[in-house]
Amino acid sequence: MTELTYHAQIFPGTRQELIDRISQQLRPKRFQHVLRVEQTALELAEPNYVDLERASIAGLVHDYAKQRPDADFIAAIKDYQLNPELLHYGNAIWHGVVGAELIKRELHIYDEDILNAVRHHTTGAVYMTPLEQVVYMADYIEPARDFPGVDEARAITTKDLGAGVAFQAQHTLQYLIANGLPVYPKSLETYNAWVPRYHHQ
Ligand code: DGI
Ligand code: FE
Ligand code: FE
Repeated sequence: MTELTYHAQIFPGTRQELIDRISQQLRPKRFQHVLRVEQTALELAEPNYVDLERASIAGLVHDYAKQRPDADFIAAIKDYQLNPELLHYGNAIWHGVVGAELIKRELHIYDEDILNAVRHHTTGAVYMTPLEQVVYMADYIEPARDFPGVDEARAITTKDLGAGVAFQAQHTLQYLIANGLPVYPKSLETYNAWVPRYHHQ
């Protein structure tokens, strides 16, 4: 377990203070997931030259808004004049895209790389910085994740972070379609940007 000491003033407080704020927002199971995503993000950060403090903070905050009532998200979409198309989706999409706005205002984290890592952690995006890729993949492969293919996802991601992104984009889209779920356009854009590029058979 790596317990980083924060130096860069990205969050105005200590790691423990950030953890306390997050634990007030999440039920214990979700909070434990967040700690595992932080650790996995740190493991992926090092070989991919990603700043460890940003990896820690982004991992810890990525699901900050996951357990907010729908009404909070709907109010935020209106108050912060976010894309009204968001209203057609639900918590699965809101907790990242809208959650980033709540993190900015409530936790006073203004680092755009971290905020984009939160915004894109569920759907991915056409352009993702190394930090965004690290958080997207850490959320998918943290040690308690258990779905068919997760070990392959872990192996691919360890070898090539971008190939991991492509793997997740393809499998998530497959899952959504197989289950008749609405596809947020960004998920499809992510698929188009990442999957054909890594498909070499
Ligand atoms: O918040 P977590 O559960 O840790 O993980 P996450 O934020 O990656 O959310 C995963 C869920 O989001 C998973 O059940 C698939 C769903 N999801 C991903 N892309 C889309 C989506 N759901 C819909 N409806 N549309 C999408 O494009
Ligand atoms: Fe999430
Ligand atoms: Fe998560």
